[in-house]
Amino acid sequence: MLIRIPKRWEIPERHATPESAYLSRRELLAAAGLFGLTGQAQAAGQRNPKYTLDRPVTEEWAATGFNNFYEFDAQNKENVKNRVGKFVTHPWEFEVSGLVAKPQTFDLDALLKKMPIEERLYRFRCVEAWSMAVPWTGFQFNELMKLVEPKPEAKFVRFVTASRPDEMPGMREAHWYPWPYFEGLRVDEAANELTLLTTGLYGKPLPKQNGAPVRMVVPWKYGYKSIKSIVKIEFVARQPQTFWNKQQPAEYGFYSNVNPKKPHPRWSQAVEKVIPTMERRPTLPYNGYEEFVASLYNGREF
Ligand SMILES: Nc1nc2c(c(=O)[nH]1)N[C@H]1C(S)=C(S)[C@@H](COP(=O)(O)O)O[C@H]1N2
Ligand SMILES: [Mo]
Repeated sequence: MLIRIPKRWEIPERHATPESAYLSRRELLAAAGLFGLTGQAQAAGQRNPKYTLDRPVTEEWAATGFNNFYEFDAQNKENVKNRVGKFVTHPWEFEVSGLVAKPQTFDLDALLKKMPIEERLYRFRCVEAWSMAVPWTGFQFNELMKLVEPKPEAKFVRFVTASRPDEMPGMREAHWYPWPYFEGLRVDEAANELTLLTTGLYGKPLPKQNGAPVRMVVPWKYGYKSIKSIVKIEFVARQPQTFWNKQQPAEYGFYSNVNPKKPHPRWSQAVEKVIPTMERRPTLPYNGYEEFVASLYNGREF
């Protein structure tokens, strides 16, 4: 076959508004009766209208073409997508262990069949002062907590990314980092309604460069808290160490809530640049999610 007619959703994003581009694909999938089937489950899901944006949705090519994922490329954000080819993301298992009544290993396909999948539009803010706003598909992390039943002694959650140097060229190049990537949250932060375990982006399965097949999204914190390609989740009693805090404790705190008044040593956090235009916008406290999360901190700043 030499002639290939592009499908509706393959029209380059610049020729359509981003929202209409992915909505049309969702509508197509719905019309074709594909919602709810295995494989599509991780991508589909009705949009939850409670979470609205104050800005346009980022064009898909930008959100999937400009990435921080140091396991693949620690130098060039635009090259991450070109280096993920060898990364095997299916089938995928992750372990939930530590201070829980029901420790277990989940097969992602099986888990997704029983979780309440939805789509949410969230702002996403990197500490390097760029931001995007995208539709994630996933479920609240607290739904996973119900399945494993954390014990009262569990005060923090620790997350670990896959470690596959053969598939992740950045791990071999940037060998001085304390791989694998690891992160942490306080249990009540993890249980907040905003905290999502996500498996889709723009109504499709999560692209590898965005953390396939399963990543955290913690929208009121700087992007590095939203750990990608998770293989292990552990409930613990003590505040865990995090990858960036271990590297540069003066620059990356454990809490890392978005705070325009607290400059990072290398980047003022007062304004952000919206990808891909790099238009400047004032940064909002807690990335605009104050009403959902300020009570977690009792007026104290982290
Ligand atoms: N495992 C892992 N997770 C990670 C990173 C990483 O390098 N490795 N980078 C973090 C940073 S700094 C940001 S800003 C976001 C970027 O997510 P995105 O590429 O989907 O925009 O992922 C975070 N999660
Ligand atoms: Mo980041």
